[in-house]
Amino acid sequence: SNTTTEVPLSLESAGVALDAEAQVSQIQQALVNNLYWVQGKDEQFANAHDYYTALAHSVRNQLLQKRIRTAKTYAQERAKTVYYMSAEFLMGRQLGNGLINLGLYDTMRHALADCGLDLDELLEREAEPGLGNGGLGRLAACFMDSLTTLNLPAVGYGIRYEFGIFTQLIRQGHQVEAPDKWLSYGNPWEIARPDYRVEIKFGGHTEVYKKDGDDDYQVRWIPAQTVIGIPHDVPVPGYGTENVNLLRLWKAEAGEAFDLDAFNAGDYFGAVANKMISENITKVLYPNDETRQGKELRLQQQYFFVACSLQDIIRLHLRDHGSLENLAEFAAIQLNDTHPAIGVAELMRLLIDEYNFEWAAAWQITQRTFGYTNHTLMPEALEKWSVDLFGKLLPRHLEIIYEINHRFLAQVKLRYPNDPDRLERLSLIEEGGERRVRMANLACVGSHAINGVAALHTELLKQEVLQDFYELWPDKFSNKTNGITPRRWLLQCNPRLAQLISETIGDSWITNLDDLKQLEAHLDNEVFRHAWQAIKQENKWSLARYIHDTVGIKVNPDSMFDVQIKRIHEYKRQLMNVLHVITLYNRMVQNPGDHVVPRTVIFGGKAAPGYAMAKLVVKLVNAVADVVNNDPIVAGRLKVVFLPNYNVSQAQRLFPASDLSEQISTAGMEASGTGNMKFALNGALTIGTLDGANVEIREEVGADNFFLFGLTTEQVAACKAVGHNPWCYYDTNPELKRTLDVIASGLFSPGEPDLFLPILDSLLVDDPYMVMADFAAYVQCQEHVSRTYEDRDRWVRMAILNTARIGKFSADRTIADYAREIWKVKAVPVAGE
Ligand code: OAK
Repeated sequence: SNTTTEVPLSLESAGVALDAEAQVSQIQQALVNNLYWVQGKDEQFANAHDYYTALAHSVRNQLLQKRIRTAKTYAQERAKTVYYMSAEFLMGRQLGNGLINLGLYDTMRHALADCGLDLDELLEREAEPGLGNGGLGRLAACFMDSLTTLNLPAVGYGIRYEFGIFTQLIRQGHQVEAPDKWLSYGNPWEIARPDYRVEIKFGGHTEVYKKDGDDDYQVRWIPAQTVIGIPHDVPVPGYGTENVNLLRLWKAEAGEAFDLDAFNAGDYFGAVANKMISENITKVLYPNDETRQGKELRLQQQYFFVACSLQDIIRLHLRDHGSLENLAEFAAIQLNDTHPAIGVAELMRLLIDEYNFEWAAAWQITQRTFGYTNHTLMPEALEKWSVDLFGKLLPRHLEIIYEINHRFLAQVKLRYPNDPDRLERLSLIEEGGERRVRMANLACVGSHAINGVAALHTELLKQEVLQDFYELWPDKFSNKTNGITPRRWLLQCNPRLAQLISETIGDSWITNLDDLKQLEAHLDNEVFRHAWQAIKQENKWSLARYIHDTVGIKVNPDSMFDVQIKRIHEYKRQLMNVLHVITLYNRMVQNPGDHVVPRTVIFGGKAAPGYAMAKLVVKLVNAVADVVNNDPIVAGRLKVVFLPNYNVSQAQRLFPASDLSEQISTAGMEASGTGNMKFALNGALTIGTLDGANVEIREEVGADNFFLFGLTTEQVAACKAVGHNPWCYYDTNPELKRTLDVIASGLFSPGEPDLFLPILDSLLVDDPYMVMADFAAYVQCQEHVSRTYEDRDRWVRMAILNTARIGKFSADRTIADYAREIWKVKAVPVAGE
C-alpha cells in the first residue's frame, strides 16, 4: 500500500459516489494513512487500539466536513438555536454511533474484515466517556442525538471533566472507587478550540463607578482571580441527516498572566503551583447522584461552564445579529436541572454591567431566553448554596440575586398582601440558620417555562415541591415526558432485533418509533414469534459469556434474566430486590424439592462514594450472591450477579438480554426513569410501581402486559401520615421475618455478625422507603411473573407488545415537544453535497 503520499482522510472524495469496492479500498487507504501520518505508526506494529484511533479519526473527519456545512447553513438561515446547558453529558462510546449515523456501519465491517480486523473488537477499544452520573446525564446525551436527527440547530454546553465518573471495583464484595482516566490515550472525538477561549472571573469585590459620558452609576466586578475556558468540541451526528450539531465542553486553564507578580518576585514555583488551582475546576466530576455537596469547587464548576457558555452564545449572537436586544428570538437556553441556574444571574450581569442594559429590559430578555427542567423530587437534591460562600466566590452575582429577589417579592406582596409564610417560601434566600441561595427558586423566577420529566412528576412538582410557583404562574408549567434515542438503544445495541423488526415492518421506526405499532399485526405469526424469542436467547447467551468473562459466574441462559441496573439509591429499592432473592433462597432451603422457575438476578450500579447505606447494599448483594451461587441445594436454579462498573457500554449489553425489568422505586420518588423505556424497547417486561414514567409506560403497553404492584403515591403519603410501623409487617409476614432473621443471623457476613445491622435498623426503625410495606405485594407479583414466564409463548407475545407500543418514549417525540412548546425552534436541514 502507498503510505508515502499524504491523502486526505475523508472516506469519500467530494461529489463522487463510489462503488462498494472502491469505497472499501478507500477506507483501507484512509486507515493506513492515519496510522502513518497522524499516529506515526507502521501497519506492521499497529495494535487494535491504533486501528480504533485511525478509524475514529476517519469518522471524525467526515463529521467535521458535515459540521462545517451545518454551521454555514445555520448562520445563513439566521436560525434560532437551542443551547442545552448541562453539567453532565453521558454520551457513551462514539465510534459505533458515528458509523451507524453516517450509514457506514456495514461497509466498514466488510472493509475491516478484508484486512483481518474485527469491527466489534475495535469498538471495544474506545474508552467510555463517563461525563455524568446517571439519568440526567444520559438524558442529555439522548437529547443531543434527537436534536440533530430532527435537524434542530443546537449546541450542548458542558464540562470537559478530566476524570469522569469513578471506576467501580468490587473488593471482598465492597465497592472501591478508582479514578477514571478516560483521556490517557487521547480523545480522537474532540477538537480543542483555543481560538474561542474566554476569560472567567472569580472572587474579589464590586465597586460603583461613573462611566464616561454617562450620568448613571455602574457597577464593576474586580475579581481576585481569572481562569481561562478552552472549548473542546465534539461533533454530534444525527441519523440519516447531513446535519451535525456540537457538544462544546469547557476545560479550565490558568490565565496567561496567571501570577505575574509571583514570577516577578522570583517565585516561579509558586506561580506554576497557582496554575494548578485553576485547572482543578474541571478536574473531576462530582459522583453524587441526586445529593448535593455544598463544596466550593462544585459551585466554581457550575459558574465556570455557564459563564463560558454565555460568553460564547453572546459572541455568536452578536456575530449574526449585531445586538443583544433580540437575543430571546434567536436563542433558547435550557437549564438541565439547577446545576446551570446561576446562568440567570450571569446573563443579567452581562447585560447590565457589560452591555449597559436597563434592569427591566435585561430581565425581560433573560426570562424569555431561559427554560428550566426539574429532574428530582428528592428534597436532599435541591441545590442551596451558603450565602457566605456565594458572596465570596461571586460577589456581583449575590448582589444581582438580592435585587432579583427584592423585585420579585415586591410583586408577590401585591398579589398576596398578608401571607408572610408564602413570601418566605418563595424567597430566593432561605433564612433561619445559615442563609442560603435557593437555586430552584432562581431557576423558576428566571425562566419562562418550567417542566417536569413525566406526567406524575410534573403533577407532584405542581402540588408539592414547586407549589407556590405553580400558584403564582400556572402557565409557566408543563410536562415533557422523557424519551430515549432508538438509535443507540435498539438499532445499535440490539442489531439482531433491529434487523428482524426492519425485515418485518420496514425501517421507518428508526426515526418514527410509533411505527413499531405495525408489529402488532404480526403477533399471531408463529415464525415471527420464534424468531423474536431466538434473538432474545442469543442475546442472553452473549451476556452469559460476558458475565463469565467479567465475574467468573456461570449463569443459565435458559433462566429468566431479572435485571435491575441504575444508580444505587435507597429510594430505588435495590434492597427490596435482594430481600426477594433471599426469600426465594429460603424457600429452596426449606422445600428443596419444590418446583421453581429458574432465575438469574442481575444487579448493576454505582453508589456515591459517601453514601454508606448504598454501599452496604452493594456489599449485601455480593454477600448474598456468594451464598446462593455456591449452595448445592440451589442447584443452579437461582443465581445472583453484581456486575461491577455499570456504565453506558455495559448497559448496551444488558438491555437486549433482559427478560424482566425491575422498576420498583417507592411511588412518588422516581421523577421519570429512562432505563424502564430501554428495557421495554428491547422486549423486556416490567415489574414496577406506579412511579415516574412507569405510569405512562403501563398506559401505553396495556395493564395486561405490565406487572404492577405496590402502594400508590397517595397511599404512601397516607401511610406515613398515620405513622408507618414497619414492625407490624415483620410480625405478621413469616417469610419477611425469616428473611430479615437470616440477615441478622450473620449467614451473609461470616465473622462480621453486625455488618448489616444498619440495613435492618433502617427497615425496622422507620423504613422511609416503604420496603416493608410493599414487600408482600412485591413477592406476590414476582410469583405471578414466574408463572407467566413458564408460559413462554404468552411471555413472548407480551414482550412483542411492549416493544410495539413503546413509540411514545422516543426522545424524538420529547424533543419535538420541547421544540414546539418551549423553545419555538424550527428544523433547518442541511442540503446534501
Ligand atoms: C441528578 C442530580 C440532581 C438532580 C437530578 C438528577 C437525576 O439524575 N435525576 C434523574 O433524571 C432522570 C432524567 O430526567 C430521570 O429519569 C430520573 O428519574 C431522575 O432520578
